[in-house]
Amino acid sequence: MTKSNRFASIRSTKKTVTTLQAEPAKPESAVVHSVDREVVERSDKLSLSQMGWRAHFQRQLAEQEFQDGRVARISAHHRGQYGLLTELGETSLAIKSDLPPMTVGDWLLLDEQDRFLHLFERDSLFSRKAAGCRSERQLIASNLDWVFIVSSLNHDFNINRIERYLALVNDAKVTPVVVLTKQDLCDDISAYTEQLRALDSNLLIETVNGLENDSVQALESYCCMGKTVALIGSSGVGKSTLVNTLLGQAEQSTSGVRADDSKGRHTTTGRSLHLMPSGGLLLDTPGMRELQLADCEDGVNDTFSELVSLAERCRFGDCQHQEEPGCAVQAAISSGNLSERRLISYQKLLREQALNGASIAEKRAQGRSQSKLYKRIQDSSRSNKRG
Ligand SMILES: Nc1nc2c(ncn2[C@@H]2O[C@H](COP(=O)(O)OP(=O)(O)OP(=O)(O)O)[C@@H](O)[C@H]2O)c(=O)[nH]1
Ligand SMILES: [Mg+2]
Ligand SMILES: [Zn+2]
Repeated sequence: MTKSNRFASIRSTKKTVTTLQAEPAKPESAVVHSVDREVVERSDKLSLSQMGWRAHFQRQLAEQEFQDGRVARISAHHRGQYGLLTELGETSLAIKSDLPPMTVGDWLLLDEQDRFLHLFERDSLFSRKAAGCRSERQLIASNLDWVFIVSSLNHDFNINRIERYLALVNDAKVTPVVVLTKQDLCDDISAYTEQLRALDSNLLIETVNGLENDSVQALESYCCMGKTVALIGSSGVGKSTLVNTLLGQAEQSTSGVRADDSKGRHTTTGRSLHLMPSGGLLLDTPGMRELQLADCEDGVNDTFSELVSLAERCRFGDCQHQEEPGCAVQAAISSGNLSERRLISYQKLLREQALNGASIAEKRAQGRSQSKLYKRIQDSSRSNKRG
């Protein structure tokens, strides 16, 4: 991502201002260093509502009764610091161990010296299993208004996959919009949209040619001032193409997101919020693309709500909807009111999320027993030294 792509008209009169608190000593290097904070003055500063501020956060601000705080939104997650948007322009906050875990999209309050005061309660959150042996969840993105589930109108279209994405998005408490790309290459769009309508007659569906500006206008109403949008979808469906068209410039590689490292100073993990010409904010993070179903039973149940309400009418509370007598789900399948595919997909996704969730729990348990073991070894070596 080049400089001009991020908050297009940033005037690069950069100055380094006050030093934030020293970072906690690192065990190996033991170097305690101060962290410079950059303030980039912008010629077109954004107001809070342009940044996506809304009543949900305003209420919290009123309850907290902060006097002199300054509200900021995380726009990027670099290796050692968060990029922040404020009404005064862009700034950054060093990531230190005393900060709560935060992610792009989060709203926070800074004090007069721009030190962290408070993280606002999110109204939506995407997270995933942390990589490696870390047992906690890794936060991916928060406070979104819409997620575009991108799928192409060709043989890649897969209704089961779309259901999986719907479960993820519903679980994060964000409204999904299914965006079908490559309409220019498709002769029978309704064959696809009918399958989607069968999932949920209220599902928001848009079809576009991602390469064409005019066609992408269909998405404009979701991308208006202050709305935050993210995209998910499998490889090759046209996400990067859509991002380019939505941002109004073809600066993003269509084979992946380029790191925003225009200053050559920070290594970024590539997460960032981009201002669209339509006034909305596009949250584009690699993490969104690698989301897995884990611990999201609620999202799966929301996505299959008609099946959940049928199941409430089964004779047995623990009905598996196989061959049990009085099974309302099987009755609906027999009468043609429910497709068998839907039941199979529901049960598969429930299993999948439970399995992925269980491995997190297992890791946690492993982590706990390992640290107990280390503690015992330490204790015994200490007592040996003493003795
Ligand atoms: N004809 C046509 N081609 C499209 C459309 N959208 C995307 N493409 C093409 O499809 C190919 C894949 O598009 P990308 O935008 O790179 O796909 P992606 O979803 O970002 O893929 P990954 O980065 O691998 O996840 C490119 O060659 C695009 O030019 C469309 O609406 N119509
Ligand atoms: Mg891409
Ligand atoms: Zn049943």
